[in-house]
Amino acid sequence: MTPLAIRHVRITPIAFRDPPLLNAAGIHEPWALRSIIEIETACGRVGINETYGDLPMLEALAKAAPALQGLSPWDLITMEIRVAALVSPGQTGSEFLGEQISLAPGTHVSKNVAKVISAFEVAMLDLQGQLAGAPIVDLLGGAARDAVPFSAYLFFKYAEHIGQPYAADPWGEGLTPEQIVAQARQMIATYGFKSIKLKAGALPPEQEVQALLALAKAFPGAPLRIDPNANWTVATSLKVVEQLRGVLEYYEDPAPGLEGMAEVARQCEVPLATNMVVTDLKEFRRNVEMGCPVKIVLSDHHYWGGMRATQRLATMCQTFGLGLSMHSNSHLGISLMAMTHLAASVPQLSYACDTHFPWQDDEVVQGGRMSFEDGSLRVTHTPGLGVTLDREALARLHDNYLNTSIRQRDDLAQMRKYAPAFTGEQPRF
Ligand code: GKR
Ligand code: MG
Repeated sequence: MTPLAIRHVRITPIAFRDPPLLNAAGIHEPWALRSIIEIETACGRVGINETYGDLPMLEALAKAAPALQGLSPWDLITMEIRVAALVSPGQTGSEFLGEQISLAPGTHVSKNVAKVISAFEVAMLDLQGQLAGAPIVDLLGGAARDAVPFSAYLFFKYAEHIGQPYAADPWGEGLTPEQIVAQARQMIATYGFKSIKLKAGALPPEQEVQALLALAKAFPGAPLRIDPNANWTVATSLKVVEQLRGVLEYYEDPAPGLEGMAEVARQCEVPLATNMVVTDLKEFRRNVEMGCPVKIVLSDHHYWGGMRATQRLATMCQTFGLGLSMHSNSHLGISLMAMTHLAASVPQLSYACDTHFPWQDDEVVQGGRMSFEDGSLRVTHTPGLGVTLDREALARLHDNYLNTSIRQRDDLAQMRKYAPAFTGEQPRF
């Protein structure tokens, strides 16, 4: 084995505190799952990454790990070919699974190959960066911007989890328009975000509209988005967008399926964005064939097949005149830094990206929580990803994982603890 050959892959599942955030599928459980990837060369160099930590993903990662044995960190293409051969692609499909919507992309087997490739690719790029003495953004072609803007991602929420297993989060209840404005003020004061996204599809639409109108009044001129995760019928989607006339920057996943989105698009001027119906190339092609009802693709390198695949997606979006931004799920600093390097390398990415970062208070990288300046995160210039694992924190978060029985995110089951009759049937409103 040459000194640079990959000798070992370590996958450590972790769990971290997550507030009781409401969404179309139900409510977040008290612990969010991720996994930390470490790829080690024969000479002891380690490249790191963060990805989903749900059981199906851990199984896919374990199945694919032998693909890296003896491989050079530079050999991304061979890694991709080997992973595709080892991991079952599962059935194809999007986040709309029959009657219910799953908002946990970490559990979608249809994306196994893309997710595993992404998980390994970023850690291998981290190794490449260390070897070349270059930040990942330079390996991706260089930075189109020095800092990446993110948006204030607001959620309706309860003050506490049912059977709250640790001290309640500092955000308090977020159910009324006043509470949502207060949440926004607190988040913007801390991070400096300029754009605001409201997660919707949880409360009756009239209440959600009132909250968005209150935000528009409290933050005049701030770009605003609303995302009910397809929990509204076409009729409700059209009624809501009419009530929000002149307020929205884009309208994210109002109605189910590409057909539902197309019906909304025919009768509304606000551009539609998605992280639910254009989630792979097959769906991208269908959107184009249908005349592009979706105008903005919310990409996510964790399930789009990695950083380079997302750059290719950016080129395709440019070809078809589509906008591009970034989706997120509950995550920690390694993912945030990977998103930042990638977003910096994509000139076409013209909206502030989503991040769940403010909702987390745990961290797994040395130096702890990252600091934003005016709502943006600076791209690091040190080799690779620019973050290092905090081994004590990793051990603590792994202990959390061992101590919780959660093995797959299930917002619906969690909501049934509060409301046993909750069916999760979609679209609910
Ligand atoms: O964290 O509840 C959540 C979100 O609803 C997440 O699961 C979505 O995937 O943030 C995502 C989105 O924009 O749809
Ligand atoms: Mg969304």
